Amino acid sequence: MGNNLTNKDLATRGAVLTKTKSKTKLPPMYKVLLLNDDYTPMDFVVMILEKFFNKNNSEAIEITMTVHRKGIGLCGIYSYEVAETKVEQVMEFASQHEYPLQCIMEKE
Ligand code: TYC
Repeated sequence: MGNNLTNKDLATRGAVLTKTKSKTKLPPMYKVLLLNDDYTPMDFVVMILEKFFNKNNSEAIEITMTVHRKGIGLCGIYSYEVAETKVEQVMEFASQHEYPLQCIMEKE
């Protein structure tokens, strides 16, 4: 206490400075996004957001309207594996209903 040497003091004395850096890295996270198109019904998109992204009805409507107006909207942010599964589930469900809805993932 009161006797701490700064890095500059140490450097002046020729001391070797060592930095400890934490090596624990958080895994990268991925955004799952819905894209707009002219054919998929709004109600279907709302249903997808409730079914696969655990959104309540008003959240789902809000995201659907954002996609409709802006062309793209965020459904959620997940680990790589979870994001990949959500994209597959949405694409499979849309395809079964013959809608051209596109769902993509993007590194955060
Ligand atoms: N644009 C579509 C329509 O007018 C609605 C829509 C919303 C489609 C969101 C896709 O991801 C989407 N019926």
